[in-house]
Order: sequence, then C-alpha cells, then structure tokens
Amino acid sequence: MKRTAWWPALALLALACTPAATPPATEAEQLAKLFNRQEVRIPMRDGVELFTVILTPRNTTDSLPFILSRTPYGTAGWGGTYKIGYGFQELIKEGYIFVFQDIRGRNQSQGTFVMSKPACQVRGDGCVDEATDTWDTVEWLLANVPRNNGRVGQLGISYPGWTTNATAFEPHPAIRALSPQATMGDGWMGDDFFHQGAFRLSYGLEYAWDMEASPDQSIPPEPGRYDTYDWYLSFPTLKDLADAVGADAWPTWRLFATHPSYDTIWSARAIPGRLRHAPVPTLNVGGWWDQEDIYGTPHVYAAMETTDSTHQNFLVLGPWYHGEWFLEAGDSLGPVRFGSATGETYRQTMEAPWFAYWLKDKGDGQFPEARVFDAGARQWRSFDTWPAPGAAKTNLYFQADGGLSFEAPAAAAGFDQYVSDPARPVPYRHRPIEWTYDPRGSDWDYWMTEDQRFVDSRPDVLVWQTPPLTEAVTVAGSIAAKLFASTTGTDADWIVKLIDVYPDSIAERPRMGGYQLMVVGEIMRGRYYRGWDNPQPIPANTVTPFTVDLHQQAYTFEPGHRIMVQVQSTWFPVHDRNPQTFVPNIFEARAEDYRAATQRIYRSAQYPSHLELDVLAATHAGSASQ
Ligand code: PG9
Repeated sequence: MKRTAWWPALALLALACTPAATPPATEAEQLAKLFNRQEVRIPMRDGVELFTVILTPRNTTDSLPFILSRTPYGTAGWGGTYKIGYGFQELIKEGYIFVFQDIRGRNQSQGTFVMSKPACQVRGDGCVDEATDTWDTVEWLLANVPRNNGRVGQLGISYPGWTTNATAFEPHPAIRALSPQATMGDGWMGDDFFHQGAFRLSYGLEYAWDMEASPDQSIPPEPGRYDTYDWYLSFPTLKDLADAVGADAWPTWRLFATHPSYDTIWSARAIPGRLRHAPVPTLNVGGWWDQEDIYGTPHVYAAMETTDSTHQNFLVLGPWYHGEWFLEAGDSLGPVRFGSATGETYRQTMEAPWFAYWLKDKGDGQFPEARVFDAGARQWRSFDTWPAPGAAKTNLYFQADGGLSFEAPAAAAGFDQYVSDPARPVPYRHRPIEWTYDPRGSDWDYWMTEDQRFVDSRPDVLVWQTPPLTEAVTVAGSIAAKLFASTTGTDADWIVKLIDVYPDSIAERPRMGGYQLMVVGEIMRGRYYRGWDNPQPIPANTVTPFTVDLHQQAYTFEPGHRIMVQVQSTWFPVHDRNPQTFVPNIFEARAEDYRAATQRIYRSAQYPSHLELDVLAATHAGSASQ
C-alpha cells in the first residue's frame, strides 16, 4: 500500500472556521490546528530507537487513551498521518492521543528491517520482534506522555494491520483493544506474495522493488511501456526479469525465489498458524474484494476463534478493496453499488464505538460477533457465529453444454477442455494494466469487481452457468472448488471464479445489464495437489482431484440473476505463468519449459467437478440492516 498524501476531510473541518478567501490549509497546518505534535525517539530493550510522532488534542485537558499505529511506510505515509483527517475523523472527534511509529529499520527509525519479521519462537531471552517493540513503546508512552488515561488501543490496515496482529503475541497490560485490518495473515497461502502456491508476480516484484531497491532502481524502468501486461510478457522467464531489474539484490525477492514452496520461512511469518487466541478484545476487519490481503482477516479470526471462551474475538467484513473503509464512503466499488455508505457505517457504528467502549468505558459493549455486508442483497447481516449458523454445505455441479446446477451429473463420461498457452496468458484485468501503484493512476484497487465478460469468450476460459434463478441463493461462509482435471503437461494452475451474472436488462442502469461480477475468485498451483510443502509433477493425461480454496463470502444471488463459474489456467501478470512442465523451482525455469497444454475439467458421475458452498436457508439469514 503506497499512496500520496491527501487531506480533504480535515481540510473541510478546518475550512468551517476559516474566512472564505483564505487558501486551504496544508496537511501540516490542519494537524497543527488540532494537535500538539511531538517527535520522539523511543528506546527499545536492545538500544534501537524508533521514531515516533505523538499528536495530543489541543482542545481538551481530559486524560485520554492512546491510539497507536505502527507502519513501515513513514509517519506521514500510510499507517501514519496520511489521510487520517478522513479515515480517523470519528476517532479524532471522540478524542484520543494519536501515536504513529516507524517500525524498526524503516524511515527514521534505527535497526534492521525484516519483511514481516517472524514473531519470537520463545518469548524473553532478549529476543525482539514487533510485539516487544510495541510493549517497549507502550511502557515509554505511559511514563512520558502527560494526561494519558493508562489505556492503549492499536489499529492499522495492511502492514500496519499485521503489526497490530503481532502485538497479540505479547500485549502490554495497557493494551485494551486491537483492530488488525486487512492484515497479511499468510503471505504464501493467500495474501500478498503467493496464493496457494502461485506467485503474485506484479505485486510481489513491485512491492519488493519499492521497499528494498536502491534509489537508482526506480519504477517504472521503461516509461514507454505503459501496459505492464506487455512488459512482464517480454521476459521469457522469471530469471530474465530478475536479471533485468536487479531483483536478486532485494532480500524479499530472494526469499520468493529460494522459498517457492510452503516451508518454515512462511509458516514462521503466518499469523493464523501461530496465534490461536485473542488475548485482548480484537476487532478483525477486512474487505470481500481486497486485492492484496483477502485471506488474512477471515483466517486470523477463525484461528483465534478456536479458543475464544471469553468472547474477545470479533469480525467485520465489508464490500471493500484494500483499506477502502478508511479512504472512502464505500457506497460503491467500481460500477457495483451497495445502496448505502458502507465505509461510513463501519467507521461510525462499528469502529468508533468499539474503541470508545474499551478505552473510554462508553456504551454498553454489546457488539455482534460477526457483521458481514451482503453485497447481493445490499445489507449488513449480523451473526452469532461465522460462518453463519445454519449454513449448509451445498454442491453446485458443472454440467454438459455449459450448465451449472445443484443436481449431481448422472452421465458416465463428460468433460470440457481448453488449450492454455503461457505465450498468450489470460489478463487478470482490462488492459492496459498500469503499474500497481502507478503515480499516474491505476485501476489496481478495482480489478476484482471488473466485468468478467472481457474474457468469457476466450477459447482458454471455460464457462458454466445456471438459468436465471427463481429463488434467491444466499452464501454465507466458506467456498471451495473441487475440480477433477487432467493436463497434457506435468504442472498446471487452476483459477476458479464464482460470478453473479446480472439480469440481461436493467432499466435504471442499462450498462449493468448482463454484468459479470466476480463474487470470489482464486488460483491454486497444481503441483501442490499432494501438499503445500510437497511439489510434485502432475501425472500427465490422468484425472486428478484438485481443491481451490475460494475463501469466504456473504452474498445473495437474487432471483433473475444467474450463477456462473469460469475456469482458466493463467491470470497474468498478477500471477506468474506456470511453465506447465514440472520443474523443481519455477524461479529457475528455462524458456523452453514454458509449453502449451490441454486442460480438461471433468463433469461426470464419477468425476463431478463442483463448487462447495455454505448456503443459508432464508430462516437463518441473520439480523439485517442497511
Ligand atoms: N499489502 C501490503 C503488505 C502487508 C503486509 C506485508 C507486506 C505487504 C500493504 O499494503 O501494506
């Protein structure tokens, strides 16, 4: 997450008390009006000093709690003061002492930066990690900042969400509430860097580049190549790409290239495998269409829920891209509209009361266990458990002639097939595909809700769909694709998309007629069909079962809509191309290893490829609100 500074809401707030002819105040001026600013270097237990900005409200003499945010992006950047006038407006109104800190090794802090530094295996013994750095920071704040009420809340989105999660490994007793948001739960399994074994090429390369390259290696290297689909495709292999940009100099790229399978490098960094309880009240927050960290929030919540006997673990999932609730009102995502300002609703009725209760004893503390936005029905739903109680595992089967139904296929034989050619990969979004965070503008935030019609007639994309539904179908929980597939190669990627097809004709919004909204979509690298730590050649021309975890959703397919499934084997350049010939490490594949292959998806009584969905009966729909 890298964005340039902007300050509209706080500017509006201050404009109310500014004569009309005066030019709008700068970000720093706005902050200076509202807060006393202090810059300090807080010593950690190993002597490393962390740069910290403390903003104390000017308009009160009350003792206040702290809201802490720890970031790798600079105290004026994301997770620092960047856009807090908008994203923290409710918290600013409520009144807190805000603290923003550069984590070790970043920006103005001392020490060495380690990407997603693993939490200490054994606590104590002089080991330092993000949890001990937070502990030492809290200890210092309590002792040195006047007029604090002795309580601390921590929140952050994405990397700052991950540092919030990391605090839970050893929270200081003054930490009373945590809200990890869009956290990177597991960078290999389904968040930033790999998804079920498939490397996130454009994001992984550009993120490592941005964070770790020397200043003379700036993005983009070839300003003439605006469409990165062409740029990435111009490198026959990952090695050619790495050589061209000098990626081997970046520790995070070396980590990708030398640990392409799931091993202790990844499990040591993963939150769900290591954090099995919520030691303090925790509000997990994430977006259904998070293009960077879609896996973390539901899986961290689920892991902590396994032992949550004291009821400290809560969940909010909204219809958002990565961090949208902090940046926008949230009434739409691309052309998809939600009927209400979901980001505002979250900030005003969920986040602000949450921190006010735990840090200031305000309110009754009656928070629903799980609040999820159903973008199909356009409403929030509250549940006592998540996945929703009463949701029943229901199979949706691929049928002949592009059909899709809840009946298992009866035919003794049947398959559909396509040729997947790594030389002509399926684009993951409309071209031109800009750099992920192109300063000239990028559609990166919105790609997951783009109309999937742009690929549905490609010969290398298979499509199955239901007739228009006569009754609503509500999914509220987990979704997985169970494929029976074969390939003429010895490795393959499987991409499965569950799509809501809007009615052909929508009078009030004609351009949305027939829109194909990807409700969930995910990739799985076939070589891991025997285990994530055990890459194996796929036996050629042999029907083999594969599971593609599509994670979770709360979504109603309304009457008149169709349910569609698309399957393909490339998603470029967000994911690298699978050579389709098994090689031990794809980062070392040669150009000649990349070969076209014929992929078959079976749909017979013996091999009934299907989606497994948690479907909710109308009587279990939870309590609903706008
Ligand atoms: N998605 C980014 C990230 C999070 C955690 C680790 C590495 C990268 C981010 O937006 O911060």
